[in-house]
Amino acid sequence: MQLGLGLYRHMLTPENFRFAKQAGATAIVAHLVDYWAGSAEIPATDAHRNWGVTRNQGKLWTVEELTDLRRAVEAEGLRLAAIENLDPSHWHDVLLDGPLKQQQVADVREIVRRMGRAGVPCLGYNFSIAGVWGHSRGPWARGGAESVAFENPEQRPLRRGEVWNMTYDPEAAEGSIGEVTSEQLWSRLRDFLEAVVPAAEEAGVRLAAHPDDPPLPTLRSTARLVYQPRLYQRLLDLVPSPSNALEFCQGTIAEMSEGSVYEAIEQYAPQGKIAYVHFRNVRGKVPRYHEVFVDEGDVDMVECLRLYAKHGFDGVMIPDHTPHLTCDAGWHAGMAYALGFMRGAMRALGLA
Ligand SMILES: [Mn+2]
Repeated sequence: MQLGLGLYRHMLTPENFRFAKQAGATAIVAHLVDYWAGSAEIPATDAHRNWGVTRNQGKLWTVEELTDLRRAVEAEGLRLAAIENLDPSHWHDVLLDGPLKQQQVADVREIVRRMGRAGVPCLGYNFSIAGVWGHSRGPWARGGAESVAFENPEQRPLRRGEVWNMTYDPEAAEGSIGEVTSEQLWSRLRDFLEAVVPAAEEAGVRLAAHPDDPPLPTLRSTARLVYQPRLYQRLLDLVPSPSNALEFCQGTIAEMSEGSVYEAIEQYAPQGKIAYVHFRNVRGKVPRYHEVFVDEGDVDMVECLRLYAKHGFDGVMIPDHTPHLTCDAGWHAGMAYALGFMRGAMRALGLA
């Protein structure tokens, strides 16, 4: 079992790689999408704002920049385990079934091929139209630590030019994108997987699907794919392949109204389908939940580690998000706390 740290684009620096190494991590999961461009902090995805504008249509990540990133991570004694999330401007019409769909499917295949050439083994993605939305920040973790909650906000429709909680076309006509049904979305996912999984197999890259957070059947009039633990199986069975795998977000699974994290680990780990894990804890389930410290939520995280090990999982686990500690470096302190907990628990179980 390997400890990893996820870093947002503006955090991909030698100092933060060193921080990860010092906190016991051996792997980095890197975000290349510039959410909330330039801001030092990703704000909560509240009901009124999105993560900002992204206009990188056709500007795919190059082999050179992917290779440079891998080398920079390796220079600090770590491994680049995955790229997390596609840029909405690279694939909005794949999600929306728009006029650029065929070109953008080809673009995603090209991204996967470039990742293979650059030696990056995994691409985390979230096949979702509304994306991560509707959360708010507040003092909801132990000791009033600032954290994230979902409290069932009023759902305004998605504007045209907006997908996955970012704006890819600020000049889009007024109006909403309307409804997207579950059948439509599953059909779009099938098209995506049938086209991209063979390219991923050839490139030696695993595609890793994140579940829908918040895990509701619909959000902002658009269907969600994986909003119960059992729906991960449907995604895997669409196109069976070692390259069709899961970005197993324990936090999101804990937020789901059915099943349990323990059952989900017991179902998916023995299949070898967990590419990597988002190891975070929550209190509550949809439609209301709060993200809390790794050791204070509803889920027994040590029991989870025991179950992963029982089923032979040997991949990377990252904290995903964590409450901020009250100090000058709240994000870093929160991550160091989570990583320390994880390392201690792994050591106690004889896993690290
Ligand atoms: Mn997650």
